[in-house]
Order: sequence, then structure tokens, then C-alpha cells
Amino acid sequence: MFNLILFGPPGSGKGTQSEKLIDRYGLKHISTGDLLRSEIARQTPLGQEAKNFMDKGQLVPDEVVIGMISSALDENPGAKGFLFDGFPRTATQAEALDKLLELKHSTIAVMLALDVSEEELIKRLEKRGETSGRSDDNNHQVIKARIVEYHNKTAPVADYYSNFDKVVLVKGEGTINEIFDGLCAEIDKRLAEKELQG
Ligand code: B4P
Repeated sequence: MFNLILFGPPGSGKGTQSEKLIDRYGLKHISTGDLLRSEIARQTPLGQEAKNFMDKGQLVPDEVVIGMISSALDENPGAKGFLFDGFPRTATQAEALDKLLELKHSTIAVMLALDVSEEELIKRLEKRGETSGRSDDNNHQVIKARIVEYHNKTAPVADYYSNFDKVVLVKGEGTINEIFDGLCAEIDKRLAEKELQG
């Protein structure tokens, strides 16, 4: 299996780039944001709990998200690899993911971290808020809260994977295709190394 994490602050383009990457590499896309929004749309108890946090720009509790990931992995036993989008977002989630993958005799190959300035993030999210209907995008205070939450709780996840030498910073500003090319170059490098190791 070849598993990768697409990492970055809210609005850095994780969802946008994931769509293109899964097409090219045939990986199974797991986006915790999408999974949570689907629970909200179906008005499940989990969705109702998650909505309270998401509407305030806060992270959903770890145990909720880790449970969802565990189910998603079990539901895809034949996957040739997973692309994790928006997960892990805390150090606790990162440790849990490593354990879940270990049970499947697998690991994270690389974390690709999208580098985007705060000014650009706010601009993108406010623009999306005009049309997306997402309650966490159409309020400036909530967007700010998500960025603060990212710095406090999510940025340390990159330190966690740095300890294993697995983090690569990729330019996240420019056209969608330019950013995609930067991501593909890093993935292709890792895939070639994997091939050499047999
Ligand atoms: P997510 O759904 O993960 O969303 P995101 O971080 O806001 O966006 P993303 O980085 O995917 O940006 P996108 O490509 O869409 O999280 C939402 C919420 O769910 C969180 O706040 C949290 O409450 C909860 N949650 C999710 N996962 C969790 C977890 N693991 N633990 C706890 N809570 C969790 O791009 C944004 C916009 O920019 C789009 O409009 C796009 O068109 C535009 N864009 C993209 N690339 C561009 C480019 N190159 N130039 C210009 N615009 C661009």
C-alpha cells in the first residue's frame, strides 16, 4: 500500500488537490471534512454532535474522528493506498492512525504539506463562503477561529511526522495545475524509491 497525507491549514487546497491526485494515482480518498458533512446532511447523532463544533470553527473531538477513520479503513480492504485529506489534525489522531495502519501492516509514506499565506487562506475561504452554503465559510470570525485552531492543535502534527523524516513542504499558491505538478513530483519520487526497494 502507498498511503499519503495531504496536510495544510483550512483553505490551503487539500480538497481541491485530493480530487486530482486520486484520479492520477488510484488511491482511496478519505476526507474527514466530507465524512462529517455527510453525517450532518443525514442528521445522524454523530453529525449533530459534529455540527456544534464545526459551526464554531473548532475541531471535532478526536474519538469521533478516529472512529470514522477506523471504519473507513475497514470498509476498503482491497485499496492500493489511501489519501488522507484533513486527517490527522491533532497529535492524538496521528498516533491513532499509525496504530490503525500497523494493524494492516502498513504505514504513511509521506506527508505533503501545502504552504499558503494566511492572507490568501482568508481570501479563498471568504470567496467559497459566497457560494458553498458552508456555515463555517461565511463568517469571518469562524474562519479566523479555524486558523487559530490549526496553529494550536494541527501544526504539531507536522512535527510528529518530521521526527520520522516524512514531511515535505509544497508550494500551495499559484494555479491549481502548478500546485498539482509540485505534489505529483514528490509522490513520483517516493513511488520510484518504493519500486527500487521492491
Ligand atoms: P475540511 O473539510 O477539511 O476543510 P478545509 O480545511 O476548510 O479546506 P481545504 O484545505 O480542503 O480547502 P479546499 O481545497 O476546499 O474541514 C472542515 C471542518 O471539519 C474543520 O474546521 C473541523 O471542524 C472539521 N474536521 C475535519 N477533519 C477533522 C479532523 N480530522 N479532526 C477534527 N475536526 C475535523 O480549498 C478552499 C477554497 O480555495 C476552495 O473554494 C477552492 O476552490 C479554493 N482554491 C483551492 N486551490 C486554489 C488555488 N490554487 N488558487 C485559488 N483558489 C484555490
